[in-house]
Amino acid sequence: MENMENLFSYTSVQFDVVRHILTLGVGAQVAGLVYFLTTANESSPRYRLSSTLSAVVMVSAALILLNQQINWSQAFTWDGERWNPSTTTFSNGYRYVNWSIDVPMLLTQLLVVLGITGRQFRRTFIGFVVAGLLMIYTGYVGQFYETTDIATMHIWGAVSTVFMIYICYLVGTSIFRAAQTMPGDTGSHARAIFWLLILSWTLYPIAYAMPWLSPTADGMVIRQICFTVADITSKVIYGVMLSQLATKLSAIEGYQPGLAATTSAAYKTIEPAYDGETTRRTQPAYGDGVSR
Ligand code: RET
Repeated sequence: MENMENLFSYTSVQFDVVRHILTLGVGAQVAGLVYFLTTANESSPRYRLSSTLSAVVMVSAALILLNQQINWSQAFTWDGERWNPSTTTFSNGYRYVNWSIDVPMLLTQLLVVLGITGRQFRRTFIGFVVAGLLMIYTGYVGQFYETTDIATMHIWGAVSTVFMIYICYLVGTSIFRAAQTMPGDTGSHARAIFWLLILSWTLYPIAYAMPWLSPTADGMVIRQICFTVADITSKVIYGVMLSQLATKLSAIEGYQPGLAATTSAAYKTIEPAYDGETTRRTQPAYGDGVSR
């Protein structure tokens, strides 16, 4: 009974919005999985780990979100007018534990695509993992207090926020430093990924704070919407932007499948690394001219 969702009755619309949005979350992760598996080969082997890690995140996120959807559906019973708390309790805690996997993966794939290696990779990677886990577990402890002791929830939340700010600082310095020397429009593509990460990650503490911001049934619905929008943007859209950046860089480095992919319509709409004409004139066709 630790989470505030269990304290309210819901109208049929409120209840349905939550189960629908959680189902949307599952669908988006499964769709992302198909995307990452099918486009992995468009990036050269040095960047491909990014697609693999995105695929790992998709599987882990789809499973937890399916669990949340089932948990929500079982936690309330319909009395003909409203959905009332049942004997099963709903918990957001599964999410936090699941982030132990996803947060390190998402941050590592950034380093892979930025081409950060050696000592700098190790140092930043360790910072990401340690600060990431501390951010998650302090928040995990804090959310246990949301129905009993808001002040304690705030203290743990504040500690967690310090770690989030440190991670954002590490992400920012990694991206902005690398962007200075990245070719063509790939630097601005990388900077756009930074802003997406900041915006999408900010939704998580907002969801955490809902028992303080709006301790109502509507507040709980808004919390689940925040979580789902954050899940889709911080995992699926972030992963797509990173894998497209990896494909652009692969094309610029002369990797044939990358060159072929960046001439497709999908890349034309997002400032292609090469326009189709240049590519056609100077590069052999897809799958051609590799080693003969
Ligand atoms: C918590 C607690 C309150 C304060 C802050 C938090 C931040 C959570 C974040 C989670 C990101 C999760 C991701 C998951 C991907 O699968 C823990 C809610 C700052 C930023 C990206």
